[in-house]
Amino acid sequence: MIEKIAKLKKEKNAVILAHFYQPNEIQAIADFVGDSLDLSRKAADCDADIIIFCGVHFMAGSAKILSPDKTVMIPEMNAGCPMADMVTAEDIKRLRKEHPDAAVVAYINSSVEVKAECDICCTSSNAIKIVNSLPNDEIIFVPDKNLGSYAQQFTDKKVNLFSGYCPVHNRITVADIEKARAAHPGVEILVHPECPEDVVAAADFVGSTAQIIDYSSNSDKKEFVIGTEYGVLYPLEKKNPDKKFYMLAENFTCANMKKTTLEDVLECLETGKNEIEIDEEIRRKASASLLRMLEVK
Ligand code: CIZ
Ligand code: SF4
Repeated sequence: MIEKIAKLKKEKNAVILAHFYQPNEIQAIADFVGDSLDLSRKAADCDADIIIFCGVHFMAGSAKILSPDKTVMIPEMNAGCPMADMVTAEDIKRLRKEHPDAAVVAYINSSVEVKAECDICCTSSNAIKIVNSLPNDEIIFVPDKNLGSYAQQFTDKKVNLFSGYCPVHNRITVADIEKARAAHPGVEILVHPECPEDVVAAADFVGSTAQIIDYSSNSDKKEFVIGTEYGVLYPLEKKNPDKKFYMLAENFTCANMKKTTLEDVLECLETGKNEIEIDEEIRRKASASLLRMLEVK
């Protein structure tokens, strides 16, 4: 199957992009592995005709928003992100009425419609920078209450939080941190800002997947406790064969991210199934929010 995928990929000038949370065998066959932001940039910059985006729906959507002329496919159409589904464009319109002077920042984990309705997007890597780049003193941050409250700690602006959360990261507790400290004394605990506020406060380092990978790869330390989806162990161990990584909690796994199979990747290449299509007017508005984010240095 891997050989067939490689052969068809060449024939069709296709590229396979995979997120750090994808199953190991998918990361292994990908041309690029990264976070949603990096992968969208790769999608826009590469000269492939076809992009097979191995991730969840909003990520393939972001790639299509930034590369409308390319064919973007997702191996499993039902690989959604529950957090992205927690906020709608209607919610933003309502919040704008309640906070007329506020700018709306939408986490990249959101639908195309929400991206079209917000003022600017952000990722877990740049949320603080994006919030602080805005002229407004007040912000509406959707959908992730945890990333929003993390950003609030690094700005004088008032950040109005929404009620969304990642079901995978939000169930981590301070008890998990205490257990990990007892099991691995002296070992640094690195967590994702989608974790609850008290977990973030109790950790040693907070960062996106790419930041957690950079931090532990550049550190002299040899052991780390990892507080994000366990797919990230694949790039961590590949880059750092001499280091040991322990998961902060058991079953720290996103079922949607694990829906991608080699069979489905092959089927995309063979049949062209699951192409992402976006209404052009909405795409243009969503693209403006993503491009505004990319312009913030
Ligand atoms: O931006 C991404 O890819 C997500 C969802 C998480 C991260 O920290 O990279
Ligand atoms: Fe969505 Fe959480 Fe899965 Fe990321 S880990 S795709 S935020 S449900």
